[in-house]
Amino acid sequence: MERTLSIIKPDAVAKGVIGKILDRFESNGLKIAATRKIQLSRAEAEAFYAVHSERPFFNDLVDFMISGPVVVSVLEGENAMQKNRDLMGATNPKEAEVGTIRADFAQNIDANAVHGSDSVENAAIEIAFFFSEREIS
Ligand code: IDP
Repeated sequence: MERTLSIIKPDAVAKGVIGKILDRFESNGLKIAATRKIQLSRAEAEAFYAVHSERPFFNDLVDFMISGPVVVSVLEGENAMQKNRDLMGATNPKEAEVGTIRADFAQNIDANAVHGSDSVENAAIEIAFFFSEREIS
């Protein structure tokens, strides 16, 4: 069993598609081992995306991630990290395959509906950023 971190971003929360996105996970063999709706602080968003701090889009990304509440979840299942990435689709929704979460629910590369850990190593770090072990079942 593998775990990965998912974030339903502020655009998708504002659109009212939390349930539809969580259903994609559950319908495709991923269990929701933990989930929570939260408002990120600027410091939290900057820390979470620290790997992108030198990128030109960093400030816009942080502003966007704190523009409204998000839903953070731990997904669990076989190949959970890659399975979630496949369900999400490409970073730019214009390039995302038909039937993926980003193709169906995202507007553009800034407001692209979901985040998913991009490696098993990063998943462990990102899960620990939001959840204690006793919150995950
Ligand atoms: P990912 O979310 O598909 O893993 P990353 O390359 O890790 O994509 O980028 C993190 C987030 O930063 C993206 O989801 C997107 O919201 C934003 N982002 C990435 N590249 C760009 C860009 O070129 N312009 C604006 N935002 C971007």
